[in-house]
Amino acid sequence: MSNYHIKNLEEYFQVYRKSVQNPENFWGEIAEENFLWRKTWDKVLEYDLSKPEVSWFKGAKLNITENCIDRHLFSRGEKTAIIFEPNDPSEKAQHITYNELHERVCKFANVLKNQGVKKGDRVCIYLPMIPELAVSVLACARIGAIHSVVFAGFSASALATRINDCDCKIVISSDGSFRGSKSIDLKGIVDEALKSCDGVSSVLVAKRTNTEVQMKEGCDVWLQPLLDEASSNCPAEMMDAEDPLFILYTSGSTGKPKGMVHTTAGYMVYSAYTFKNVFQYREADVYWCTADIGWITGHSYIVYGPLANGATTVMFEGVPSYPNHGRFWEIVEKHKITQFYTAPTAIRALAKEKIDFVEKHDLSSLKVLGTVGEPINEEAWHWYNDAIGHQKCPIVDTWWQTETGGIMISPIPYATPAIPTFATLPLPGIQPALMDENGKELEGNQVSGRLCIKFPWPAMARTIWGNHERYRETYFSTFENSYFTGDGALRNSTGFYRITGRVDDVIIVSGHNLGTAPIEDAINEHPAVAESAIVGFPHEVKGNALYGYVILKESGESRNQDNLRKEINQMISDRIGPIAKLDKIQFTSGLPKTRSGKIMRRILRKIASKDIKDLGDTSTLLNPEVVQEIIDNAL
Ligand code: 6R9
Repeated sequence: MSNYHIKNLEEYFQVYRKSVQNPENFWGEIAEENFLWRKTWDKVLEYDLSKPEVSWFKGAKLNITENCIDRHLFSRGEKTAIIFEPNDPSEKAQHITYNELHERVCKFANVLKNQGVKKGDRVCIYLPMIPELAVSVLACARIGAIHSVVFAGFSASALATRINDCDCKIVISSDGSFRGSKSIDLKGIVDEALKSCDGVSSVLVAKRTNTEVQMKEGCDVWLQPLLDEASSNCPAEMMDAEDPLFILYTSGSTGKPKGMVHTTAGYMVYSAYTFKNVFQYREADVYWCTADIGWITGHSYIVYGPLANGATTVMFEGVPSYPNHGRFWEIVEKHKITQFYTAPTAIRALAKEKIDFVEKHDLSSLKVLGTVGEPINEEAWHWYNDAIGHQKCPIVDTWWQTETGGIMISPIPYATPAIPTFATLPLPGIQPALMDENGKELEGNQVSGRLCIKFPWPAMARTIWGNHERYRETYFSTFENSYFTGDGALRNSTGFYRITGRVDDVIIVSGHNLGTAPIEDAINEHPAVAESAIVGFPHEVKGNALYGYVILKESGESRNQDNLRKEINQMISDRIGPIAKLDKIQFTSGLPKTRSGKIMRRILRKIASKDIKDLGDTSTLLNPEVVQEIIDNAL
């Protein structure tokens, strides 16, 4: 039996058991049978979680681009590696074959070399979702440069902080970017950022919008002429298994963003293995993940995981609402997408729109649906299952983090059952544990606590760039010898996991622990409600009371607000209990969200507590304008 592809429940149990009984054998076999190594390892795993130090496949030599590109050229050279679907549906989609990808990556890698980039140097990539983004990521990996992709929706100051934190010498960007009906002046943002980045020697500029930009002498260079001249011969740099592959920033609850460092071999093996199993990927599939490559989801499940499997992966430049709310479904039909992976926030937004947008399109190619990024509420789950999957496509609710590098807890289609709102079972090799506040592991089922992982897995981040102590302190000091995720979870009577949200979102009301997610689920079941967010605010008697921010559907907007408040509280009372009723309910047109669609509860908490003096940095929000509206109407 091959461990690499799990096809049914029995296999899952067998493989899982093996993976925890003998992790070294398990991962060693998978690595040996499915990847291209220039030299194999001396030791599969060495670790000490108190330091913490972890190394996978120590002594091995490889290059991840040989695994993602070169080795496919014999059998899949003319197969499409990347489908680029532009923002504007009237612009033709591009199909980039593995042969073409090889040539483009090698040329780009030579351009970087000619710019003086060497193994170990950091390269900042600030690009929209155009082919150059995937190509530049792979070009860095080809020559052993460490890429640091910054999501092209971040502001100049956020970009500057990230460039400086890891001393990037080179920035790769474009003249502009298209997002729906908007055209954004990316180069202008780079110019602004570079005013405070002394270490950057050059900016390579791709052309996308053909807008006029300022090109600074001696620093800014157009990319295309350099690519035209570059040789398409670029042997891959030999990397050690534990050489850093990339840095990706994630925001912490406090302080500056954390540059999570991922290394080469373990990350490759894990992202490829999880891609294959979680999406039940097969050779002829056309897989689409709607994330941006600026997030970990794009790194692992648009670029590395799919390409390591020789898959066809779609890159979509635009937004789900342009030119109308049927865009996602139009693309599914157009490219006959087989696996579709998106975020609950997108599902909720599209579920609010007329069903015609969905029904106009033939979605019969779909086989597996995925979600990631936040807990998916029951209503959204059912809409996804009914309207999109026609109850025929297993839904994988995939729980993981920037820090984990790959999917950790998730159903495996046709093997482990899916249950709405449950991420279900750990993938092979993943050993979750739930801890109580005193650091004691909670044994058995029907328990809830803090979610930890008590054994290393290949794709775990190895450190925070330039600050190993912060890495230890943040993730390995709360519970001894365990990685602390920052999330809470419950394990039901059959051992399935439900992620209940960040533990800092737990609110204690009159001594009762209340998770925000189940209350929000209850509210969202009200037919007039589109979305909601709950926070705590100080209360004389109860310690904390609950404050709800509620977005109404169009149908609810004309209703009497006091009646709606009563009905919402009745719903919560019915679903959870009177203890979870809200003291205040504010109706609002939007909720402050991060660029990856997570609600910024920190801001909502401050407004609810009437503490609006220091709301912190709101400039990186998706919708900063909504903050003032919420303040103006606060109760
Ligand atoms: C991949 C990604 C990580 C945090 C994580 C958790 C939340 C992600 C989830 C989920 C419930 C899921 N999260 N997937 N919560 N169910 N299926 O999103 O990485 O941006 O680092 O966020 O997102 O709270 O701790 P990242």
